[in-house]
Amino acid sequence: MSEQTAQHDLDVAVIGAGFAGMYMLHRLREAGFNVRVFERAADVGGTWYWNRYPGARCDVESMEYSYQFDHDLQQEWDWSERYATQGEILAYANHVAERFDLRRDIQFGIELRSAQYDEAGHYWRLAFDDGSELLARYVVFATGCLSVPKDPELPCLDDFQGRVLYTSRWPHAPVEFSGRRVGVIGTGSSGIQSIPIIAEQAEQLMVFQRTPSYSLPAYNEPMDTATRDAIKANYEDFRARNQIHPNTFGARFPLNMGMMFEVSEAERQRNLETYWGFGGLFFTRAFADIMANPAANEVAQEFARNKIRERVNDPALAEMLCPDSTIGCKRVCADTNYYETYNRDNVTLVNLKAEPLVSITASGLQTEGASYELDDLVLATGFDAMTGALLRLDIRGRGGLRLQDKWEQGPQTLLGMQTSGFPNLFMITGPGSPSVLSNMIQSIEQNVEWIAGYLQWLRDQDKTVTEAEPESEQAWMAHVAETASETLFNACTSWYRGNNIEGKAEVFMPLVDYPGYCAHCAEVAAQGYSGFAKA
Ligand code: NA7
Repeated sequence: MSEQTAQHDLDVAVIGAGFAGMYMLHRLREAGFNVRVFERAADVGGTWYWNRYPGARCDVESMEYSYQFDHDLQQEWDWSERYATQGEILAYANHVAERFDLRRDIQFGIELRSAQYDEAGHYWRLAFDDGSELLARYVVFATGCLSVPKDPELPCLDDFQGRVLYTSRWPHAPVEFSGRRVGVIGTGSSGIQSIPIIAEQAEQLMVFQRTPSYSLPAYNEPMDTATRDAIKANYEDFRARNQIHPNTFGARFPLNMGMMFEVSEAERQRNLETYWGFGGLFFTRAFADIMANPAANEVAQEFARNKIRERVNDPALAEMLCPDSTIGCKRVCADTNYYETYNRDNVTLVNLKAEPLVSITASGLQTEGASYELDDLVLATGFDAMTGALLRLDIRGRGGLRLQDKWEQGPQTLLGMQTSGFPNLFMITGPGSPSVLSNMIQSIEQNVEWIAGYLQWLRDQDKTVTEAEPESEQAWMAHVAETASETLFNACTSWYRGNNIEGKAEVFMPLVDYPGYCAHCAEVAAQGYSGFAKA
């Protein structure tokens, strides 16, 4: 037992057993720390445990959306489709938990309520929902970026007498829709993935759309075994190419460095068509300035709108589904048969911009234009992203400072991993890190390895306290804001900016530059973890 554990219950408490918490546990256990994970769900998987709605699927290709830290692990696992379903990703998480014997150090069905820093003892006092408490030298929040559903902000929701189903908290037992009148509220990624499947089962489906999203065909298909075998033959090299790619994923598709208006109209259209054909998130890579130049973005928007017009038979309906916002500033969706679903006789689109919602009623939904009778209400209304999981807790740092107060105007971190005033508290893929703009599992591995390396360094130096220095943190947040300001990411409402929620601080939270981030993290470590105060 280390000297630290003689005084405290744990060297490290990790909160959350999704992909971040699982790997953090593995890494710290290997390094000889006394570590334990606390998870409110009944099993591993994090966001993939909860988001079980029909059609839930990752928008990063399966050969990439997986751990790379273990050669044998990535060789032995076979994905069955180009984009993995929630069920297959969860099966993979279970496989990892078993393979590395993780569950023996994970406590399930327990929820953290508060965390308080003890300045004299330099440890965290953690209190859980079952009344238990423990002391940990370090606490690592592996609580996820999309783990807290946002309040759906629907008047009189409690009056509804039918079933209410949240996509982000979907029941474990199969949900039967046949013979039922189903309403879906929300047309972001969760709505767009579930709508085509619910439409196949329901007697009637009514989609209540406030803002249309850009959705691109995913071109999902069964795994091409030749592609899979070629990747596996040199998996490390494949991973390395994604590691230096600005987006961290899809390095096998070219990144066009050319500008939209440097080429002829014919070539422009040809190139947009090529990138559209790659499927999903790759379209905005068609020209280097789509995410920087409003005029270039407008061309890409119109191209995408014309694709919607091709897919929807009724021209008036197609126009209702066409967004007029900047493409890519809100995460684009990747779909299978989304727009075609509106060609079905049993599907109706209700435009809440034209006939605003008045309230939910006992038997359905009332707009300014009509009342709609429903048996089921599916809420795909999104998340309190990136900060929600931390700010709903009572976290108090130095001098009793509340995290809610410190982050009132928006999150402040150094590298997205520590925040000043809260010593020995770490976040994995926190705000201020590339996180949701990257392949999440790749970012998770980078953060976990950096944190594990830092904790070992502190132990080697006989130090027990680390805290972000306020000046370094301010400079870092200025850098995060500046990189975003060079793009069009601030041009619309999105959970990246927190303005999908009324009253939430409006700050662009993820860092745009993944390769620059990795290089900077490595440099900070090489300089003895500069910017962090240690004692
Ligand atoms: P999103 O992308 O935040 O979408 C939420 C949707 O719900 C969006 O269309 C919202 O419309 C709509 N919404 C939310 N509240 C309401 C109310 N009160 N009335 C009507 N419509 C409402 O969340 P998702 O879960 O789909 O996707 C999140 C991420 O998960 C996604 O980016 C992928 O990375 C995976 P609004 O735009 O606010 O008008």
